[in-house]
Amino acid sequence: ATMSATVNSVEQNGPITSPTGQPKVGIIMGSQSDWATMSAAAQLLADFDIAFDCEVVSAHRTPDRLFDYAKSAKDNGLQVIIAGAGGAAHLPGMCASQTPLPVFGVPVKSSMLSGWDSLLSIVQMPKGVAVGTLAIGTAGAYNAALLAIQVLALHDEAIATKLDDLRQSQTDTILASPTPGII
Ligand code: RP5
Repeated sequence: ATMSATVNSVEQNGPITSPTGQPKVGIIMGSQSDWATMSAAAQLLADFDIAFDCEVVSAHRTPDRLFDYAKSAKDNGLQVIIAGAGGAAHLPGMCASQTPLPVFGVPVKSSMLSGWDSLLSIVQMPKGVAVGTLAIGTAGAYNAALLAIQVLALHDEAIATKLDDLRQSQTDTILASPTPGII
């Protein structure tokens, strides 16, 4: 199948089924309302045939669930965690505090402050606990999955090949239509 080389700008609200197998990437988000954004991450992993699990885990509304999730994530076979949240977005940082796995944080665009609150909450981690912070919104969710894929590709030739193909296809798309206005 040809993989899409563009960020999907159409918000996806339905569920996305993970490929079968041991989940390698955990996607968590603070609310069901984050799914329209975070589905971009799930979709890219599905396109790469990488098994993931996907859950609503709120740092504030379900703190015990967050700690259980983060503390057991590595033992559960996950290798990377993608955490999306909006507003006072403490989910990625608190998750990172409870797991040795790399955590990529996605600032969800909030209605009141357009995601500035989410971005600053996620990016300003104290020295010693790291979260890799992505762009606000769907591009950030997509790129979080891309980074997760790049991590997995270090030890998986099949994934590395698909990544090369994706890169090449987006390069080819530009080179095939380099004149603005002529597609
Ligand atoms: C955060 O608050 C969530 O990550 C979400 O982005 C935001 C709003 O949540 P809802 O009020 O829509 O559940 O915890």
